[in-house]
Amino acid sequence: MQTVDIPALQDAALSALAAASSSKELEQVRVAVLGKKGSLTQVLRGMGEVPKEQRASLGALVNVARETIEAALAGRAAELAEREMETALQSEAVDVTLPGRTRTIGSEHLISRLTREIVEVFRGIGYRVVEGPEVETEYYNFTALNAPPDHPSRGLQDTFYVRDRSGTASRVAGESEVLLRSQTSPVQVRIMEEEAPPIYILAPGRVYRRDVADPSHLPQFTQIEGLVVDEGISFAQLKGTLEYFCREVFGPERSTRFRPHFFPFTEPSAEVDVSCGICGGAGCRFCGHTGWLEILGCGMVDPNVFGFVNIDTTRYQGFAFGLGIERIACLKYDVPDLRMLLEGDMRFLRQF
Ligand code: 2U9
Repeated sequence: MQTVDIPALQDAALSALAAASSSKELEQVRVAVLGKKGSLTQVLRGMGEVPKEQRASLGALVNVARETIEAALAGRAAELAEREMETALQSEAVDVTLPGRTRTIGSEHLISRLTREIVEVFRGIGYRVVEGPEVETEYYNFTALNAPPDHPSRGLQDTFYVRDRSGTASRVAGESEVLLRSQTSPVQVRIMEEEAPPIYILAPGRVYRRDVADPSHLPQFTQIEGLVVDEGISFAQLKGTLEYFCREVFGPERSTRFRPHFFPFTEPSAEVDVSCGICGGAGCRFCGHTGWLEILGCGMVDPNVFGFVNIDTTRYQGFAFGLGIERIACLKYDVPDLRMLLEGDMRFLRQF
């Protein structure tokens, strides 16, 4: 066997290991030195041919070389594996620090929010919410509310009547025509038919009127009406309740006033004004130079209405009030045109 310079073989192997720049190259060096046909393996295989007296010293040298090379190989393998992992982490990393694509999240419409807020004010003082049909009869919408047969609001000019496909007016028993309710009061009439006083109710909902949409009219809008029927109810309680409501909704810095008015369903009746939020009561274009904005109507329930639902007027009295939410929203937030609330323009709606 030709003599092999083991220290030189070991040095060459160590330099090759140090020079390997990837796990793949390192594996090639391992195969070249320690593989089946590797340089050191060849030396080990040829030990049988080494003269006996040299075998022990050569064996020791070869073993030291193998252990040194194996240790260097393990060290270099760990080093390269770590470096490769780092490179992979860097090149495959997903950059989560970029601002993501924002999702537009819907929010409650101003009208729904204000309805909820007003309902909460009254719930806090013992009222409950009631609902009823939007398609009503003339009886519940007008007659039971003491509207005389020739009252202008009953006319085709002011109310949407429901016709069948042939164009004939729809009627229900008792010759009462079918219509889209023009106020939520029919809900309260139905409750009074079914329940005995004390009654403290709030009826929110959509109502319909044959108006052309303009800055102060909408053909469809949201109303809230309230009704109280109990013993010992007077105008003083009506006034106290509505003053409390105005303070809660508009804030303590705005004042209120009651003006006499007329409604077929209440007697006496009044309209309530709140001081103008723009000029603070001095007078400006928004309030028609009066300093006041009309926000609701109210009054003591007319005894004729109680007559339709068989409530004993010698024992019970009641008060009622009604307001249009869209109008309240415009007055609260100084919006000049009711139609802006319905256009769905996000630049406008996002302000609230
Ligand atoms: C029953 C008896 C009486 C409800 C009332 C008003 C006064 C009122 C308007 C406000 C603005 C309608 O939306 S609006 O145009 N409403 O002024 N509403 S008293 O009176 C009732 C309700 C139910 C049984």
